[in-house]
This record gives sequence, structure tokens and C-alpha cells, in this order.
Amino acid sequence: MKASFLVAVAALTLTTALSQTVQAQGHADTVAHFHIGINPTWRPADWSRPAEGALDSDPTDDNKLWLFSMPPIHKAATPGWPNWEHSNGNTFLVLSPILEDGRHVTKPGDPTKELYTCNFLYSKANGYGDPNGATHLNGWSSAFGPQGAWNLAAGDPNNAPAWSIQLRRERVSSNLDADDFLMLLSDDTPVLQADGQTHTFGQRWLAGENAWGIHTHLYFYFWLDEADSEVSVVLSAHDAGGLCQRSADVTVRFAKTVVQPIPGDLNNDGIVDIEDLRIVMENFGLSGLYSGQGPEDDDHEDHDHK
Ligand SMILES: [Ca+2]
Ligand SMILES: [Ca+2]
Repeated sequence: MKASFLVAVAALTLTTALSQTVQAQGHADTVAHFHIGINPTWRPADWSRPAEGALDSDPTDDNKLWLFSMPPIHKAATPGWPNWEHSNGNTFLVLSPILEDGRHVTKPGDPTKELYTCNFLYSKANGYGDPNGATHLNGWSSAFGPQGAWNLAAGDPNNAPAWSIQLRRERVSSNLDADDFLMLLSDDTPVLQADGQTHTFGQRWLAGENAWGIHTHLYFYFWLDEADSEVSVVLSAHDAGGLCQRSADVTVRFAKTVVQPIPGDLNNDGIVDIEDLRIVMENFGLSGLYSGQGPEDDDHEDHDHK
């Protein structure tokens, strides 16, 4: 059973994963990376000048790992950075079905489930489907952030640092069976096939960064039935080398259809229509204004004269 499953996955992904890899290599600058860094509470003081000034709300987590999305300075910045979310918390990552010769790929042993992956283009300026956007979400990279504050130890060309970063699958959403989620390396090796499994990232000398780092491709795959409109996986990052503390658990949500925030969509269903207008009419004239500068002096005078 397990062997046939793996054979099926390997066979069906041979063409798709390879084409994705070619695509990713052909647009090397436009792959959206899942970033792995340290010091989750550090921020530049002003994102318009990220090289100057800093805020750090917690000095005790400077060696703690974290996983984050595309930072605000990137042309494919994630609206809800550092999470993979829209600015209002709506799901951001879109799943699309894998097609082989125009047909959906069904799960071995369960023909009600079909294979989906995350492979869409997005830019901050033009949103989903921008041909010049970044491919989501295939790249994994160590952080090379502003002022180096999120960076793993750099080492030098002849001395690799001691860190060894592992990605761990904690759990998947309750609408998935344990084997409904897996990740594939560029060579089609499946990883993170069960809760508690880890994948150790390779360590590479990145001449452009003048540092040792992580730069690899690792693809998300889900077997989904018709009712699985949204799924999630909980991941964490660990350092087997002992230099960094483990990250917090990160929930990454994916959906077949996402609802982009748009002005006027008061019920958050993705469409501005009469139902939104009804909400306005039913609440017309309400005021939510509140000021701490109340009529305190008047009250005092009232009391004084009673
Ligand atoms: Ca900190
Ligand atoms: Ca609406």
C-alpha cells in the first residue's frame, strides 16, 4: 500500500515537479520564499528606510527561530506579513489541482480525493495572476534581512556554521487524513509525510550573500475531497546544531478559493452587492466614536451645584 502510494506520487509528480523546477529556475528572482530566521520580535523602525533604526520588543528571543512570509520591502510582499495571510487575516495561499493530460489525479485507494498544490503568481502591485509576480510558495530561504538582524550565523567559505535547520510537521487540519499532506523535494523525494517527521535543509555557501545559508525548493501537496475548501498544516523550525531555539508553531492555511479584502465588502464574501448595502442600511446612523476626553468638567460643575 505504502509502496504503491509512493510510486504513484513519484510517477505523477515527475513531470509536474520538474516543470515547476524549470519554471522556478527560469524566474529565479521571482520565487516567493518561506523565510527562516532568528529574532522574531526585531523590526526596522521604518520600513521605508530599513537600514536605519530598530525596534525589538523582546530582547530574550534574539536566538529564537521563526518562519515568515515575504517582507514589506519585497515587490511580492505578503499583505499580512509575517504570516501567509491577507491584511485582514483572510487566507492568502491558493491551491490548484494537478492535471496530468488534462485530468485530475486521484488518490490511490480513495478516488474521492484529488491532488492539489500551491503554485500561483502574485505581486504587491497587481495581485493574483500577475505574470511578473513571484511564484508561490516553492522556495525556502534563510533570512538575509535588514541590518542582518534575522540572519543565521554566516560563517566563512572555509568554515560552515554549526546550525542545522530542520522543518518539522506538527499536525494537519482535522479535515485531512494523516496521509493527505506531504511535501516533495525538487528530485521528487517525499518528506513530512506524517506528524512529527522532520526535513533537514541543506547548508550552502551563497556567494551573493557572502554567507552560509539555505536556498532550496520544497513543494506543498494535498489530497483533497470536494468538501475540503480550506486546509492547514502546522510547521515548526528547529536547530539540530543547538545554536538557535526552536520556533513557535506556525499555522499555514491554504484554500481552493480565497477572499481578497475589497472596500465595501462588509460581510467578507468577496463580492460587493445588495447584502453589503443591507448591512449599511440596517446600521445607518450608528456611531462608534468614543473619546476619553469626555464631558468631565460639566459633570464636576453639576455636582458642585447640587
Ligand atoms: Ca528580540
Ligand atoms: Ca459582500
